[in-house]
Amino acid sequence: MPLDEFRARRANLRKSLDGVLLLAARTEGRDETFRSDQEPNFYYLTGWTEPGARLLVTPSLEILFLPHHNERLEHYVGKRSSAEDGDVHAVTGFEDVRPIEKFETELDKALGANEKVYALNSAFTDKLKSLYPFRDISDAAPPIAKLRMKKSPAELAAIQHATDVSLEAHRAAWKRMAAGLYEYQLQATLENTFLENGCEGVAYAPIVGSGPNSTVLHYSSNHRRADRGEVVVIDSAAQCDGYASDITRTAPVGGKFSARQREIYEIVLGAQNAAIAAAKPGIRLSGPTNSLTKIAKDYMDAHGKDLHGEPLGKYFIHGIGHQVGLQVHDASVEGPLEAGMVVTIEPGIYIPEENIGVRIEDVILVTENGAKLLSAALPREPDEIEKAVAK
Ligand SMILES: [Mn+2]
Repeated sequence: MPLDEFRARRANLRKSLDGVLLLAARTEGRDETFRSDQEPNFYYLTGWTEPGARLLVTPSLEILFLPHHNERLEHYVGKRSSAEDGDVHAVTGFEDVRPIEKFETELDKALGANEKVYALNSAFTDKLKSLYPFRDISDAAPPIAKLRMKKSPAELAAIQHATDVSLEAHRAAWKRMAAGLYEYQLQATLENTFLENGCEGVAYAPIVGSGPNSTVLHYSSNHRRADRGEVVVIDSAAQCDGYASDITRTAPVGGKFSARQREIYEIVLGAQNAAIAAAKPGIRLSGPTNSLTKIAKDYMDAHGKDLHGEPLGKYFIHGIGHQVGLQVHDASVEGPLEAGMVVTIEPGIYIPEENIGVRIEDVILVTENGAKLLSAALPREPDEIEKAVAK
């Protein structure tokens, strides 16, 4: 992602900021292998993946503080950047980069000119509180989340790429799916596809649940053998260039849904289509009225029954979806959908008594007058899924 993207995000933040915002990058412990998983808010505003840095932003300035070179450490972890490097402005995209020991001096100056302070809840903030006991420190997460919820064109491209790779992984898993195969073997095919495409790996622990495991929402031990006649819920997606996707499909082992499995499947699909059709700015994901969760549940209650003649809505036990971005459950603040948000639409019906769990999850972009399905290329119709997994 180009450094201009991060510069634009900081400019955006500064427009609405009414005080000092402080963030700390991840720190690294001894003998810890530091991966590129930077603290997401810090990454969102800087694009900087090295540990130990700090960020100070006010309406009138932005400073990145970097630790000094440490030759011995860099032998272990590779070359790092430091404020004294000649290329540090080009490498970081910051005009003002300073060595870490200047942080307190600059913070004092900034606090002298601004009343409000924003920081994340962390050990770093605990230190700030003891340093400035008379200053109220507000949570920095909501103002940054407000920005993170509206995706830029570069972010949409990254999410679309992670989605496309995820769809390819589901297709590869379907091709392999057969009676006698273990859930972890499908997981291996999914993760292999992510890595083969140059992605960092999984956006979250893959869920491959066959038979009774299809009814377990966050099943991820993936150690059961799948047998003919069972459904398999595959909830898995890649993280590519820092961005996640989130995709679920449910398929029959062997290639044929039973009549009951198909009935439940079609009700979940109908609920999903109803929610996607209703998605637009102004409506909420969850809530007792005017929400996509309610629309999906109402659809389920109006179609089909359980073995006791009861409506099916009560088997939809989670919300319809969530924001997707740098994190698979991306930052959010309460409120209705707005154009530019990317969210999942993922209704499910889970009936342990019948060993049937069905979830269908897609990623949509909310547009001015509706929603665009970003994962439309992967079939959702039961006939097409049967054809794709037939053996
Ligand atoms: Mn999800």
